[in-house]
Amino acid sequence: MQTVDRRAFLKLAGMAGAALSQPGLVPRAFAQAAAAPPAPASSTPAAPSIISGMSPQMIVHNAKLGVMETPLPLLREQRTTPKGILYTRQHFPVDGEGRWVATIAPMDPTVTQEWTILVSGLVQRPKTLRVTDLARMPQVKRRSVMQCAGNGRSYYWAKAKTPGSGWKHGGMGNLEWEGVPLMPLLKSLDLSPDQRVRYLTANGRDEPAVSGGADMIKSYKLTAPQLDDAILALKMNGEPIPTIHGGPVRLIIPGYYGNMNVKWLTDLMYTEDETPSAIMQKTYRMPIFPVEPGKFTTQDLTQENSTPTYGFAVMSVVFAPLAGQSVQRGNVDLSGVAWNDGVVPLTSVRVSLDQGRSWIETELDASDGPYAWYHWQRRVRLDPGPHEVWVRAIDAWGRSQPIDGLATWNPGGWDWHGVDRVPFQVG
Ligand SMILES: Nc1nc2c(c(=O)[nH]1)N[C@H]1C(S)=C(S)[C@@H](COP(=O)(O)O)O[C@H]1N2
Ligand SMILES: [Mo]
Repeated sequence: MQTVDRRAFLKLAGMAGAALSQPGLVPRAFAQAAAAPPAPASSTPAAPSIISGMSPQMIVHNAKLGVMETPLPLLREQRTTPKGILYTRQHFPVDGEGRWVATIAPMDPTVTQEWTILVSGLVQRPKTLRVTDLARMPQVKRRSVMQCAGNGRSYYWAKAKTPGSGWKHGGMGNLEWEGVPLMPLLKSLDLSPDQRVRYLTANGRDEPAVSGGADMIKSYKLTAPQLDDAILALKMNGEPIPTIHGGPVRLIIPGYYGNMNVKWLTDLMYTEDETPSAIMQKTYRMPIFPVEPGKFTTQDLTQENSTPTYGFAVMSVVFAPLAGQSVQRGNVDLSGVAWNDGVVPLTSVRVSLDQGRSWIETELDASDGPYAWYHWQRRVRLDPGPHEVWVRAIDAWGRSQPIDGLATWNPGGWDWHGVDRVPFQVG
């Protein structure tokens, strides 16, 4: 749909390389790779050799694309997830030589001077926004969860394997974004959108690995409440957004799954319909009714029988105790986080220690706002022996989590939000 200006990107890439005072255009990661002895084909390289600055403890799902998740023991340590342990995922190499966008200087901010966003589509007066101008406008903050729609996918595999990375719960983080409110900005541009317009469509500077491949383009219903809280983000956790996480400018739609938050934003388009890109029409979609493995595939998905992975399902996770952990007898502190799509608040998070027969209310801390992690905790007295804690959140619309998460199995492996069950030992 869009012609991506690859040369412009490479120019910026070169500038970012120069800012690192690296000789020539060779990204640091590659300079290191060239010096190191070749790794045995079977072993997965450690995270920092794929993305410098990443914690060596990250779980690598795809070394070539730099897809990795945070181990739970690290994720639970901080209220705001630092960039060095934040999960990351990208779809394509960008420059035809197998180098993907993030190898340029993944943890550093991208050089912003020349970056522009074209606002076009079914409008009378397309406009170009410069990131340097955005930076001078009033900024707002959004504390929100960023989560891959595939987070928890590996748990579906108990029923049937799906394509995609085997995420546990670590394909998420709790972040603070800062930028320019999207909708007021678009309205101020005097674009005169056509009456047929129902969607906003976004594209980033990366492009498909093979020519003619599906581009990572995303469309949003203009009526979605989360769009009113969307921002063109320039900062993450108080600093310019690291390149790997979409700098210099990323579309942040709080409450929406990761794939809806387009990194390296270059285009916003007013459109009549969703983008025809297969990444919108087939990949990131879920059937709206139960389906069985083998009987329904991604190819069967249509606009009528499925929904894109837009807002987060209601979800909760146990952060303590960790699975398999041994805790002292007596008072046991259970804790964790919960979240939803932010449209209505979570009203209750309950735990069960008897396989769902009875549920105990937990204390809920919602002080980080409607799109961020809610923190829950509860002290219980437990006898020595094996135990299992289950956790379940409910929101003001009564939306909750299936007791058996496999009930929402779907061929893409999206939207896992089953009750979390964590076995542990009381000593
Ligand atoms: N331009 C672009 N934006 C993208 C992607 C991509 O490949 N290209 N991947 C998406 C997916 S699937 C996820 S889960 C998040 C990951 O964001 P992170 O790497 O900052 O954690 O970015 C989303 N935005
Ligand atoms: Mo994702």
